Amino acid sequence: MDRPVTIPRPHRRQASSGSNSAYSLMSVEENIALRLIKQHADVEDTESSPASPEDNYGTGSTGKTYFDEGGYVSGDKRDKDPYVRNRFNQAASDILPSNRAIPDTRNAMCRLKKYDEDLPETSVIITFHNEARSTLLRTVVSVLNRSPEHLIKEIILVDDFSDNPEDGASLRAIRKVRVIRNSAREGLMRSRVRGADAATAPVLTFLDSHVECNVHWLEPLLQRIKEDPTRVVCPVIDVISMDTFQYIGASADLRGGFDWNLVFKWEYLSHAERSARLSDPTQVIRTPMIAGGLFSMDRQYFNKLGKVWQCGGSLEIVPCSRVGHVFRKRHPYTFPGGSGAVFARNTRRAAEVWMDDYKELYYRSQPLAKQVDFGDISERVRLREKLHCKPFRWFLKNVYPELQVPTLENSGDAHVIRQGPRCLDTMGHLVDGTLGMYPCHNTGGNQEWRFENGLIRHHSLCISLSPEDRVTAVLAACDPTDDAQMWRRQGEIIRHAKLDACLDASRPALYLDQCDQYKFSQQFSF
Ligand SMILES: [Mn+2]
Repeated sequence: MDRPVTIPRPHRRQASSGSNSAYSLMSVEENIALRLIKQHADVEDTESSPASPEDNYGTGSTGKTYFDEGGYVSGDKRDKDPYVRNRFNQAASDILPSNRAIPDTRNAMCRLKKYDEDLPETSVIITFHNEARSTLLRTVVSVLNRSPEHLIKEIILVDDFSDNPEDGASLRAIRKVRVIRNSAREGLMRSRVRGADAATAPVLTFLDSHVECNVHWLEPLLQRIKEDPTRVVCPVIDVISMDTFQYIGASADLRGGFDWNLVFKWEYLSHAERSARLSDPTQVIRTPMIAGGLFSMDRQYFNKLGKVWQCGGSLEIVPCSRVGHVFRKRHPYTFPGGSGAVFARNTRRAAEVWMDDYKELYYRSQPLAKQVDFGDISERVRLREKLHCKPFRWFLKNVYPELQVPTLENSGDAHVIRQGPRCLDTMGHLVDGTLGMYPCHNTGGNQEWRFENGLIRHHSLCISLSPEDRVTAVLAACDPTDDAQMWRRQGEIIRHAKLDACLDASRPALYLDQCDQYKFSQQFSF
């Protein structure tokens, strides 16, 4: 995924644009991030000093907590199958203490960083709907125990009409916790706005309800906002295993981006960007988009906000801030009105308000979106005018030059490469990753391919051969001078241009085999 050498100017479509985005982004996030991050999870230096068990939570000198954790957690609903309620292993979470130690996953240089004493304090806003009690409690306790006492003004839990009101209400007993309960299901964005309206600290920090804050996660975020209140900052999101609840450090070499379908995706930083970061891995990463689950920002800025980048702000990932998150395969609950409909509506609203003529590229990528009702956007358009936000063209040029903008002539249409009900899929892998066949979802994403001068491209990645066995197909940074990346389509088969062999999908990972046009696993339709 090497790119031009420009310093990355991230931006991203952000979660906080009023009624616009994020519920739907999150379900996508949970899909994609899992694979990407896990693949790189071994890269980072995870010197495992257990997080120091500070005690702002309040077990006090007696070692006994004033809050009856055991009673709270055991009062939760359980199913025989521990995955049924949350799509993660609730039993594995329930047996872990709320204040368990986790490894300090930051780069070692982060430990030398000094932050101002007088950082602004924050209100932490956690929205939830039918969260497992043990994960919700651990989220709260990790905030209290791993943040400097004077920086946490309050923790606002917004219960988005969970089945059992006591899931949230019981937590009022914990210091600094306030609970707001919706009287009907509102969805993520409206719940967050409710939390923000109730907040009293100058900085808002939004967290998911199944996370664990790591040591010194908060100070680097607040420092950036103190220096410039138009920054929206987020931590590196570590991985909490949905099966074992093991806490795994994720690579900091990722940022957020999107394709013309406007679906959030993780992107590996280019080689140039990674090289530039080697001398100081604590530098922030400017990102075109953030995942939307975890971030901090100035409260006043939140209240007047449009699209962050276009309206003069910036989006950053702060590598010295780490928060673990339970990534799941999909959301355990349905969105109000059905997830697909909500996503299409929100995305279309964003496109109509913010993308100017470029919205046509979105409609070209997602033709069905044109049939979705997007409601009244006049207020958002007025906001955009009032804030003198910049055109989308500015954003593409200055913040996200890596996004390829198809011109009308060079439509270079992306296709799926289909075999029966399944389509060729990057499986979320990056350079050196294998490819597989996955049920066609017809939404582009990891199933989008272009044939171009012998290359088979997925954005800046091309299908190549493993340098080790020269048989397994792998992804590589596109290089038209690399013979290994050259292919020829012959009827339904895909023949390697230099070797007398064809792509075959009869194993989990695509590989080269003797060409046989009658073999189903070598027949692809485009
Ligand atoms: Mn989540």
